[in-house]
Amino acid sequence: MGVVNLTPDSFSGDGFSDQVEPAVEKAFSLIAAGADMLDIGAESTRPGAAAAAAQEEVSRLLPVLQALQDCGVPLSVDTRKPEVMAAVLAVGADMINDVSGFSDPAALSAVATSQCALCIMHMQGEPQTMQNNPLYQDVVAEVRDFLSARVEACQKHGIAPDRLVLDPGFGFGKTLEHNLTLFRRLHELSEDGLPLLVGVSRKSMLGAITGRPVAERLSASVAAALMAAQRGAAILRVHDVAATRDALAVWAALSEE
Ligand code: HH2
Repeated sequence: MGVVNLTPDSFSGDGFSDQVEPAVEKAFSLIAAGADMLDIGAESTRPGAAAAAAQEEVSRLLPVLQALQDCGVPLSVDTRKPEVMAAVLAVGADMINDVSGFSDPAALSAVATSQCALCIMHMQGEPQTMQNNPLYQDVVAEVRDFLSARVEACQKHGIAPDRLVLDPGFGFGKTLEHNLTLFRRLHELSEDGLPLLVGVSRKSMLGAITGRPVAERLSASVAAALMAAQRGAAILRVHDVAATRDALAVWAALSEE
């Protein structure tokens, strides 16, 4: 899954705010590099980011989604707002990726009547303050319990489990130690057989491990993506598609009998 950020303030430094053409070009370059799907977001959720208004998100997203309608890969939209979900589903979005796990009471109703896929992510707190002092008794159990509860809520809304993807939410209300524990025990999160999405690309946990700034985390991101795939992740959310593809191709070739 290649990331396209339509934001002025994404942590990864690759956002295109209000610039439709470069964003669409970026999307096509990710597809050419081997992305099987795209995740398009119009609100930064980096720690401390200010929330974007729903109308602002919609006006950033719609022209890009329309330009990508025949791009040949499924389009996921990264949003927490039911109004935005409804607007992007009306122009054919294939998946809604909600970093709050569809916690807004109206969010599941917004997606229930469509056939879209849902990515349910765990986050402790809100982007504005989530990294202030994240606390868990048992991070794996709490993330797993949250995800199970959201799967159950989906079922109550008539959303079939085969539409669901789960994500522990690396860096979202988690210390380095929490992130490392979740990554090492990733297999414990896919217990009910639902596919897992992992997004660690360029994140600060990789900066903490390598001591490198965000612009120099390519090798670390590829290494982490590869390990996530080896631990069963079905979808890798990455900024650097070509490099990740190469690593996966080498792994696949060298693993064959
Ligand atoms: N990470 C980011 C945003 N959305 N969605 C899912 N499901 N999983 C993630 O790990 C995830 C996500 C943060 O990355 P990015 O979009 O590059 O940054 P920003 O939120 O600052 O735009």
